[in-house]
Amino acid sequence: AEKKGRVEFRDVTFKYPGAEAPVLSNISFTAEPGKTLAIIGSTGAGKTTLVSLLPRLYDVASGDVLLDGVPVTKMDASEITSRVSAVPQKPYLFSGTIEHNLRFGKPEATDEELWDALETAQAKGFVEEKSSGLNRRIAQGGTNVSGGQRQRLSIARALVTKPNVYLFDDSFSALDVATDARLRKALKAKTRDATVIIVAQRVSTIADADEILVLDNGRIVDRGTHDELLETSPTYQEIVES
Ligand code: TTP
Ligand code: MG
Repeated sequence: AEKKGRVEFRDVTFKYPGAEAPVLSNISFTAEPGKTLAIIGSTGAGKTTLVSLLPRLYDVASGDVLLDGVPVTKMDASEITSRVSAVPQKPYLFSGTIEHNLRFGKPEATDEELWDALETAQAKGFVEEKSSGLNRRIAQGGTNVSGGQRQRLSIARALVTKPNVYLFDDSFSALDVATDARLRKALKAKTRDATVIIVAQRVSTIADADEILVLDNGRIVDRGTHDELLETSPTYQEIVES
């Protein structure tokens, strides 16, 4: 059977409600199952806006966002959420136990699946360190958990749902470089059939992606692999040197 989770943006333009100028213009790309697509660009370039169009937090002004050939505007919310897991730039945790937080997208998940996701997300040790384990309580807003742990729990939550498409919006930024590398290696092994889209600020996080889109001021200004962009993209070179 053909793998599921092909994402295609066709000439997408987007404006926030009430805004004059588009935040995204003429965005076209394809992300394939089994591959990692990365998006990099300076702050305000439109990365978060771009990834919010797939789960339909907003709808495009013109153009199409397609999932396996079907425009997402023709799919209902439950179908999209069962197939696409987005880890937001500001991950949210609910007041409740770690278990509640992890089961959010898939209530029927087994404990084994939860631990497996925690292991991949490099959060197993953190959950094991207290005897309450999965029953440990998270305060409202996740304030009793560090930023990096919040990111990792949020990544684990996405893994539990086993979607066709993962969107990681700057999800590795609060992690030290070694943990970031370990997490992405484990992630790669666990998401072989899925489409992975990673937004990042740090080049080391995306250097091994199959394709990198360089976003600047709402447009894709360059695209290619890390090595290709090092040769061809002044914008990418600037990010590497920063
Ligand atoms: P973002 O899409 O948030 O830019 P970014 O994700 O690339 O930036 P960062 O690296 O800091 O996360 O914003 C693009 C533009 O859209 C920016 O001018 C702010 C504007 N914007 C809104 O007007 N409303 C919104 O809800 C958001 C998220 C952004
Ligand atoms: Mg952002």
